[in-house]
Amino acid sequence: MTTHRLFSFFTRRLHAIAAWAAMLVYSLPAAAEAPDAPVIGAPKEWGLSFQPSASPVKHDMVWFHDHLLLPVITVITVFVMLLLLFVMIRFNARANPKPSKTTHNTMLEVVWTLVPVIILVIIVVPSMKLLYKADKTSDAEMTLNVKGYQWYWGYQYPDHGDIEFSSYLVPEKDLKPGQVRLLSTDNPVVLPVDTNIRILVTANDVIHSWAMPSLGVKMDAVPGRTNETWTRIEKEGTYFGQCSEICGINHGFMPIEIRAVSKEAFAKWVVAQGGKMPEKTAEAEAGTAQAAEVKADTAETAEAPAGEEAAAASEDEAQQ
Ligand SMILES: [Cu+2]
Repeated sequence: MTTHRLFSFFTRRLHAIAAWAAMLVYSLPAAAEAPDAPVIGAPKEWGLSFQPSASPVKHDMVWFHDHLLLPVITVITVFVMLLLLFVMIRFNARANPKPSKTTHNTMLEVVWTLVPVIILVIIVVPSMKLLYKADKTSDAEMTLNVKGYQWYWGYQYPDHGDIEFSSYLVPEKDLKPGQVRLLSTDNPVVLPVDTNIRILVTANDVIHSWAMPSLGVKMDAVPGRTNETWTRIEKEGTYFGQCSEICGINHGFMPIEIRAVSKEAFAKWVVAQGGKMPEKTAEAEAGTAQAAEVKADTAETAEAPAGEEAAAASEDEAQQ
């Protein structure tokens, strides 16, 4: 009787036991090691300004900051400071015992309203251009799904046989030589260079944010919502980022590590993970042919114009 009961206890729970076993197998670390790559995108001691930039969007962000925002704010700050000093010295009670009773100056009021408006209009044009550029890529060559959990990241490669893994922080005591404290992960995200990568970001529990400074990517991971962004990594190397939306007690311990490798090394890694490279469909082939045509067109037009047009043409080329 007891044996029978025991037997039926297990058979009735067989599906649960199978599910547990499957969970155990799938939660094991990925079998193949991620390829090694030199560290490029990482913070350094006493570092100033941005981390090295390695994507088209990040190049524009650096330009926007270094050549527009920084000069504008410097001029404004210096001007306001000089104005304050002038007022303090020239119009204090001792130097100016009989103050003027002037209350309005139409010319001055028009100027101090219009000048800030003009400054904002100058800033808004490249700002909107950059926002739209960072928003999405029209010709994604692959997709990476990112999901935030308390407190780690889950990754999935839908175009490569649904490779799936979780990425946890390497605890300080387990750090191997070359790994970075609080930034290295057990399963880095491996991505190919010179590829337009669509990144779809969501979360499982609370709001996180998937941020990668060197690539100019920071996208909120919101439960029940999929946010899209993209990148194109230009240099092979290791890049680090962190969760950038406070998400609970271990918010500071769910870093992001990307290994950007050559397309060949990426294909090898995909196979080693048990995935497969997408087969080239006729449609995709046509797409590349079209892209090649566009590229030839932009190469022709890029010959003559100077300045912004040429820059735009080379930008387009870089995106292809
Ligand atoms: Cu988080």
